[in-house]
Amino acid sequence: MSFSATVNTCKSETWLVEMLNYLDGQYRSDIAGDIREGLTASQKFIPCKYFYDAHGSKLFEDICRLPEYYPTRTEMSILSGIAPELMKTFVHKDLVELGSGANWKICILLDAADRSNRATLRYIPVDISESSLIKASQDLCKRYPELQVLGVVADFTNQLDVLPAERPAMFCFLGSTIGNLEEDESIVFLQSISKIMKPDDRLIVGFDMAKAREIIEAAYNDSLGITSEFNKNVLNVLNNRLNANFDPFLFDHLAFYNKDYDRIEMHLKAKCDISVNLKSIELEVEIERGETIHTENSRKFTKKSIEDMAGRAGLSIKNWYSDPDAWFSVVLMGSTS
Ligand code: AVJ
Repeated sequence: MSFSATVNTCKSETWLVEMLNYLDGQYRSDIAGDIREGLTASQKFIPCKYFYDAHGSKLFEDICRLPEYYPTRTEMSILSGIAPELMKTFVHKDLVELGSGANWKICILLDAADRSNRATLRYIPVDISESSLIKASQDLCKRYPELQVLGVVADFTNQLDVLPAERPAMFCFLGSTIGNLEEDESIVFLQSISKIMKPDDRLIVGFDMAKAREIIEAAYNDSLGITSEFNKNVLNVLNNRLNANFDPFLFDHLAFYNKDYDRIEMHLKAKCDISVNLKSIELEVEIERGETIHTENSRKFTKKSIEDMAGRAGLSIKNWYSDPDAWFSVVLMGSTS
């Protein structure tokens, strides 16, 4: 598949960020097909990548600060511990972050590299939200004026071939974003990373580990209701992008641990019978009271499930890092192909 790039140079004050956008056109037609497929299925669904418009990205950042949402702070504490070792000899390389969002985690790594090393690096954040990518890249340039940043607006699940490959690279796929993919999808995805990795390239992946149901369910049912707002916001995204007329208030937030699949499922549950019109794609949808729209899976992992996945994807595990409770794992991998 090939995509055309539009180059935007974003200049705010004196900070220049080079941006490549591979999403225009392609993405618009994707949303039409994805939503038609999802809302006409017997179990209705909306792919979770549509959570992340500007407001959704902001809400997700708020989630990361919630006391109940342990994954972010746990992963960050692990990263703080390993960053000096990871960055010590990391020079003249690309640091590629897939699904970059805000900069918190990459700053932990960049802070651990000293300024002279940092000046030799290029940071390549890849995200589908152009607005959050621009903002995050600009903030980063301010914080580290010596750092080169190349922002890539793309869907990393099927556009990895657009990434530059001249330099040695470390790919980061953090935050347990991998949990959004079904098992087979995650293997295909890891394979696609493994394929573009050169022998000395590395991949670090963050995994949220299986643990007591109460702890996991609390993380997706926070007492402030931010996760509920985040879940319902996907309907506003469809209203804006597809000229639809969802009323988010007519839905309840539902998040529960499905033990059979080792995953949290998020749904939006209709409080009454609802008719929705999605004008841009000429689609009418009837939703019955009590019916749900499945909006996200967030899989939880075990050491064994991670080892199996890595093996099937052509990746070898080089190092394994966890917090003392083993709630979260950061795994360093290399390609075996
Ligand atoms: C960004 C996919 C890792 O699954 O925990 C947070 C998204 N959804 N609260 C996750 C999310 C609800 C998050 N990931």
